[in-house]
Amino acid sequence: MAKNVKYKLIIEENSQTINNKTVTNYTVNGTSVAPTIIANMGDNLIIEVVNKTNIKTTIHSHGVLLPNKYDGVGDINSIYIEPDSTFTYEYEVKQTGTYWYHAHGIEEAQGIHGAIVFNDPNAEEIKDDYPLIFTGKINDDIHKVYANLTHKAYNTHADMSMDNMADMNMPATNMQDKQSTHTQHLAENKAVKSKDQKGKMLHYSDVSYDEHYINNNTSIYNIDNISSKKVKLRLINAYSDGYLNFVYSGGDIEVIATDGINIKPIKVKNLTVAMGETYDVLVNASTDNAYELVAFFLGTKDYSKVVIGNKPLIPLKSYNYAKYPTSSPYKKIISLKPAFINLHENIPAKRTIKLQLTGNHSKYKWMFTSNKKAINSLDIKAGDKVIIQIANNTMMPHPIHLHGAFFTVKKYNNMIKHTVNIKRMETLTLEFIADEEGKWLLHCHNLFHMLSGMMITINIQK
Ligand SMILES: [Cu+2]
Repeated sequence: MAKNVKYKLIIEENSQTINNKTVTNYTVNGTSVAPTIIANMGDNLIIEVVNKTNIKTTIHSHGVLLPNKYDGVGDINSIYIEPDSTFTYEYEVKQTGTYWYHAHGIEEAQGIHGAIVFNDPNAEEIKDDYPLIFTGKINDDIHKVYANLTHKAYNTHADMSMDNMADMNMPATNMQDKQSTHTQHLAENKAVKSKDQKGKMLHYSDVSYDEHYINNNTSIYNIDNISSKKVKLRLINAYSDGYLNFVYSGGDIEVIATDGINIKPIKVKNLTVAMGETYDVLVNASTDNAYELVAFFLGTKDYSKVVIGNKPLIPLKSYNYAKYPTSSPYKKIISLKPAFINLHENIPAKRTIKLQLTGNHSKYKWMFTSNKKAINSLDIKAGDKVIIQIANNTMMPHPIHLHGAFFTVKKYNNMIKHTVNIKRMETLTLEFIADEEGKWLLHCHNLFHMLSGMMITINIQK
């Protein structure tokens, strides 16, 4: 008989007045980052969520294979948890690896996220194993921040840079208009833009954060009492809008899994992680020294860090973000096919669906298009193998996330993911089996892009 593993999550409102603005955030069980949910593959997981706030919300388990009604997207596939009510998510754990959970509306940016660790009961346990949620807080009314993005009145939290002039849908006549808005905005904003190696300005996020968090700690997270020479860190980018570039002062970062799927271990100097992605890594630890893992928040001078060990710290040589080029591991990844996913490799795909990512930054409209028209939904026959080709026709990268299934990415050795970052002007071909009936989302994991339209409902039916 499967073992029942129970969690109770109590969501509460926490309003504060900061710089004469009312800032509302949410806590889960009293803390700003929710508790880590830990279970074994095969367990029956029961998560009771008590909503003590005055908003309706849901919990989405990101990357988790579960019945459609527990996917936690209000109005699409799940019922909302109304204020002062309780909802229980219950499902059998069918996978192993690092995942996370979060609300699926704008309140996701105000808290309501935590790590999920699914263990293999037959695998050897690693003693020093730390799930780490990286996130940020905006000391402003989040609804105003989003409204400002969509109404062009950019404040310091709606940070635009010059390189987005080339947004594909923007008529040339708008360019000058846009340039003056940007110039004015840049003059007001303290944020410093990242440059790539050729010195080109790059744009990674539309908002800026006042505080950066690792789990419940601001800016610095300490891991003491290390008992082994290697420490496992489960890195989760839970920012609503932002990329992280990780650098370790104790040597290379050894990547062993992404999005819950084990890979052939690879060693990297820098590791760039998109929002919604998870990476399991091993780093060296020592009894003589402490080392630090620095998470640079791309597009700004901001960073947070994890200090490993309690002896004198060997810091990074520099905290200048420009010294550490961004580096996606995709080209090096070889996924180790897990038994819990059947990729049906010998079955040919039934359909190829071509989609484009388009956007208009000045109107703040982001969308999927097909044949130059905005598209909000797709019908797919249950059981079919489907290829979705996505061309990113914008000058921003977009981390595209699929609910309810893993896909393989053809360009990168058929790496198995549920969230893949599609670079500016890049086209990726994703393949998956539509074996779970119901309405599932395919969307950009930049929360503000999703809210403004970069989202498709995939309707899988018999
Ligand atoms: Cu996006």
